[in-house]
Amino acid sequence: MYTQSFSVPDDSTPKPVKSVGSTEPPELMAKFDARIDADGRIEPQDWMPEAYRKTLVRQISQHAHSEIVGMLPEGNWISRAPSLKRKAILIAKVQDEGGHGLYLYSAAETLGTSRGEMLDALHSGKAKYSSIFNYPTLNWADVGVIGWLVDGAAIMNQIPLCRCSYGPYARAMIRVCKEESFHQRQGYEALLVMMKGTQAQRDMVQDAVNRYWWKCLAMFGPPDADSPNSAQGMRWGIKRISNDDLRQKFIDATVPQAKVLGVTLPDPDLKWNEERQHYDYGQIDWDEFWATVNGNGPMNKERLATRVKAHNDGAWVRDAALAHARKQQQRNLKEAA
Ligand code: FAQ
Repeated sequence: MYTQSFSVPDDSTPKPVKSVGSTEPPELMAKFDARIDADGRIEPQDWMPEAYRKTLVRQISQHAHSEIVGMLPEGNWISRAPSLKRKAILIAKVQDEGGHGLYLYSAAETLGTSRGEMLDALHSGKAKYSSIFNYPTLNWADVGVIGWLVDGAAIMNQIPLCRCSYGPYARAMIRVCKEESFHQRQGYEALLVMMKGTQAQRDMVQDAVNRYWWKCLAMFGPPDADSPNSAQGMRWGIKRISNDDLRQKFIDATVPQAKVLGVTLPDPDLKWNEERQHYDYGQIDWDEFWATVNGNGPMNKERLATRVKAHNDGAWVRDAALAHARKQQQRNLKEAA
């Protein structure tokens, strides 16, 4: 399926950065531009323009929030998994997503924003996280579909991020993509098993695909023409492939997988276009997407409330860890004296 070696041609030669209207020191800016133009990496200790730093904090923190809010829809099914094997797999997967959040918060912290600030922004509803996690998981097939389609879309978006110009983000993404690739396969395998089961199980899979397909296409973000951050993100080598191009790659890769699985993708306009050598597809409901992104999706309020409760319930763990670290430090100081 999708692996680390998944080769995606892209517009990876970053276009020269134009510092039009920039108030940054021209010499430092020129050095930064030259490194981006040469497809080099920017590291935390390097000088960088404030706008680059801000864009990265925005994108990486949103990404981190998506990983930890993304634990909730599947987490709901841990206690209801149909077998011990599926329960063990699901626990491991949800835990991996928490780990991805941690790598990403750490990468964002290297840019000078604390984890506390990022979490405050999430918990107060100021920060965004992926639209896809604001939909309910109604049955067990939803868990398989999240693995197949949601993780599949996430990998498609994230593999180019392994070559992002900001070193800590790019390095974090390498491990994230390896784990997401495994998640995607486990979801597909769980669905294959259900499709070989009873008619009721096949119907559940089809129902889950019908509910999730369009939401997964929207995960890639608004059409390129309506994407305010894309041009700059691509010029800086943060984004390597545009929202629409990634969406198309995802559709082209997924249609044959749906055929093998034996499900129908709920789009009457989905047809191979010989001339374009791509699948044509129907209209995404962008009004629904924006309503969800802006806090009015079916599960936004519940997801945020659950997240805030988990954070508050975990306060004693953070306090205990800090107290332990303080004691350890004092002990080390005493021993050194
Ligand atoms: N949901 O100008 P653009 C996962 C916002 S991880 C919500 O195109 P950009 C793992 C966007 O932030 C999934 N908001 O923005 C998993 C911007 O708002 P702002 C997350 C969205 O940054 C699997 C505005 O719209 N992955 O699933 C969405 O150039 C299973 C205009 O958009 C990442 O975050 C959306 N779908 O491109 C976990 C990957 N799309 O900030 C558990 C990294 C757009 O100006 C279970 N992020 N917006 O207020 C990216 O690649 C990019 O940030 C995009 C958006 C492509 C998401």
